[in-house]
Amino acid sequence: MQVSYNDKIPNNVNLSDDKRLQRALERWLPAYQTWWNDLGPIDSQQHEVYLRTAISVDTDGWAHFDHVRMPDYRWGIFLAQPEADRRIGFGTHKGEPVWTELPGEYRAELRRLIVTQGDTEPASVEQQRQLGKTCPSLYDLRNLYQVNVEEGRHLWAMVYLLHAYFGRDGREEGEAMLARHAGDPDRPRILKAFNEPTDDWLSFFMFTFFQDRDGKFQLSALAESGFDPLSRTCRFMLTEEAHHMFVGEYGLARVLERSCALMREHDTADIRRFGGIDLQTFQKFINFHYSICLDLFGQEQSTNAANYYSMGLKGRYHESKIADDHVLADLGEAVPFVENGVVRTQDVSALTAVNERLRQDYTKDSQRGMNRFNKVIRSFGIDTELYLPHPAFHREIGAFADCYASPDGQILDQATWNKRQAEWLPTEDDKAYVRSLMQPVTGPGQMAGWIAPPKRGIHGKPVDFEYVLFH
Ligand code: BYC
Ligand code: FE
Ligand code: FE
Repeated sequence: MQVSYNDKIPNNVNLSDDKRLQRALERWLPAYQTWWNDLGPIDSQQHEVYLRTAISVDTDGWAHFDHVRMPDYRWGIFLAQPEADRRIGFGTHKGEPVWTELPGEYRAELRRLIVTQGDTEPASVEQQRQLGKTCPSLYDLRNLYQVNVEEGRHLWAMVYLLHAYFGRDGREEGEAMLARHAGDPDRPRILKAFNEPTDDWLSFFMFTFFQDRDGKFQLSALAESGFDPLSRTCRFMLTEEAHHMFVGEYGLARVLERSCALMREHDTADIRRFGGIDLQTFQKFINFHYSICLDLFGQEQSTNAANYYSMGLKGRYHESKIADDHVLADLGEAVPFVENGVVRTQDVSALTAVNERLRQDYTKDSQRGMNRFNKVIRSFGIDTELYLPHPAFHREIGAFADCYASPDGQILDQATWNKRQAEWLPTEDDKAYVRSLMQPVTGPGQMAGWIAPPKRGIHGKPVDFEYVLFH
């Protein structure tokens, strides 16, 4: 289905048939543009960027590639096609037809889920605002901007749902999305990881590897929703999410490739002298980003999550592929807890454990990425292995929030933690070193010294293509 680009707001939801909604969104548009100019990618107003824009929601051929002046990017509203006779797949409404209108009894819960999801999108753009000043190459700069415009579009997706289904409350939430800001002491973003600074490129690649992956899993759970407009929105967003995780994974793989080459060349692990990112620092960044992302899944046992599930609003990852009753009332699931300084597990109701289940699916997916990283390292004949820290490490939400733990899951007293945390988390020195590497490289085909060039360019273009034109 083609998207209408004649409208002020490109869309495939027949926006022009609903004048009230169209007017409301057209009023929100200038507020969005002001926000983009003030808090989006810094000094990018004049850049022309080789971007992909959605032109249809079909699986093949939804994207169009061209140089676009960033402020002229056409943010739009795209929902995946409705599935004929789609049924609610889980919870107490299992088997009933999906809701195409807002189920009034679940208004508050849906509003909360959509607001929490929506809030993360502009948050990430704000967090990444400064990165354009220190890009390692034009290829990477273009990828940053591609991710940023799509996160902006994800905000549009959630604001559309709020405006279309939640009336005045929804419009107020739409305004609030642009009033909270990442890291703002008075009006922070809702989830903690979306307030952390992301102002060096190692952090950016870690962010798109780990934090956008939370996006993949949360969006997959919401794509299962019985509220069909939410499901359809999330299904299309997931097609974009895949690219964000590619940017993270390939960015990190290229950093490793460069680091390993330097280690071989100079026969030492201490490659800072040669302008590389040593594997110990790399591991510390993994420890930080992975642990703050585990917090994004909520508590291991959650009545909120149980309610969302029973109500048919938020399912599990790939719900329909799981072989159980999809009601979960009588099933158990193991969740971790700490007892006398040891991590144990206990069986609890599977219904209250759906957050934990999603977190474990996330961990498996992240581990597959780690395995690919370790393959890169091994291909250089180096026997260091990167790993994901234990879920007890550096947590602020859930069963491990009140304890200290090492990356291998030993519960520690505070004094030991204080003494040793610099071995496990990036120190001020580590961060300053990484920041010192962040010098802009903007000639076509040129590459910063701490990262290997990509094997191929974007959409068939060569690596030395001018992905960003400065004016
Ligand atoms: N920070 O019952 P619980 C993305 C609160 S990323 C602060 O376990 P629940 C993207 C919680 O609100 C995907 N507070 O919570 C990526 C609750 O508060 P109340 C984003 C937290 O609701 C990169 C209390 O603690 N999407 O798209 O089961 C770039 C009890 O917790 C946190 C979503 O998250 C936290 N980390 O689970 C761009 C999907 N965790 O009720 C974009 C929508 C918990 O006591 N959100 N709390 O006042 C949800 O499904 C749920 O809100 C959560 C939390 C899974 C986040
Ligand atoms: Fe997103
Ligand atoms: Fe994303």
